[in-house]
Amino acid sequence: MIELYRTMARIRAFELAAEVASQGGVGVLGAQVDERAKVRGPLHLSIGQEAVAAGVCAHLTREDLLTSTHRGHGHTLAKGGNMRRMMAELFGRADGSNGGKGGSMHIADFSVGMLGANGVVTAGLPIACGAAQALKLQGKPHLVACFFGDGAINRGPFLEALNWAAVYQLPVLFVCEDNKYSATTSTAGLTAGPGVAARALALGVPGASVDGNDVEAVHAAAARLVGKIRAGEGPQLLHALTWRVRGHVSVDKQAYRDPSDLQGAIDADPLRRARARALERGIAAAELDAVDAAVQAEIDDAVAFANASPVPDPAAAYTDIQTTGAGPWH
Ligand SMILES: Cc1ncc(C[n+]2csc(CCOP(=O)(O)OP(=O)(O)O)c2C)c(N)n1
Ligand SMILES: [Mg+2]
Repeated sequence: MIELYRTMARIRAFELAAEVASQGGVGVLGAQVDERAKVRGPLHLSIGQEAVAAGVCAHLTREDLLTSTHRGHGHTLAKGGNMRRMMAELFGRADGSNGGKGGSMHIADFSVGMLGANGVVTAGLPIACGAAQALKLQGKPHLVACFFGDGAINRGPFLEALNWAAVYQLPVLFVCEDNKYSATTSTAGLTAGPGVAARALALGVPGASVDGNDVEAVHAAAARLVGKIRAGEGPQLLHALTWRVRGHVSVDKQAYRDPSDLQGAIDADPLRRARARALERGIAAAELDAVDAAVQAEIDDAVAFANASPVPDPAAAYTDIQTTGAGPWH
């Protein structure tokens, strides 16, 4: 329980710090960017959704793989991604996970099996299948956890990926983080039929639905599904119902959202629920406070690290990309 709480607290604190550092950093539709902003561009925050990442990734080994979304800080931290380097990446600094050239939506950390955040909705699903097929061909016992949003199920690659995973019985845990919104639109109005679990079942991918703000429930459901995948039973789907607290991006004021819906999201705070549950279990408040203090120290350190890191050398602009232009095809 304490470890789950710690993972969630780390994600929350990381994103709150990133949010502060991004104030004034989004120049939308010609708006002026504040030159003092440390983080430029939109940030998709998973505040309120931390229990899904924490409960699922607790079952992953370092060798298991992960694909993520545009809202991927939590998945990456829960998989063991280096917090200092992630913060430096958001700051656009040379010590960032991607040398400061990717930013929030391109964070990848192969050293912990994190194959990449992805700004293209649904793009992570076929990548997860490819990675799982590689694991299978190589005879490796690992699996791929594939996170995606409720909006992703209305794009074609969802069908292709689940079909492929079922045909080849690939070791993929598909995790639908259902926060009920696709950007600024309620997903219900865009989605025909009974939803993601029924669609998956129709493609031969069984699974479970869970209260995604109850970290113990997510942990238990993921344990069952991961156990099935490791036992060779093929792909599984976890449908986690959760709430998005912040706007789609950090500058989104959510004017389209019913105030009671937003209040529901705040009331369902998974961290507060986990804390209450931990106290019920007899864990001392002081122990949880100590976790909070340690997490804050880690965040302060990560922000200081990011601030101290230099901006990337312009000469490095063409390194770490697919081609330097010097290949035989030029
Ligand atoms: C292929 C594609 N279409 C549209 C977009 C613009 N877009 C970015 S996020 C998003 C909504 C995604 O909703 P969901 O999958 O539920 O994820 P959430 O933002 O709720 O985490 C959209 C439409 C995109 N990035 N990629
Ligand atoms: Mg969504």
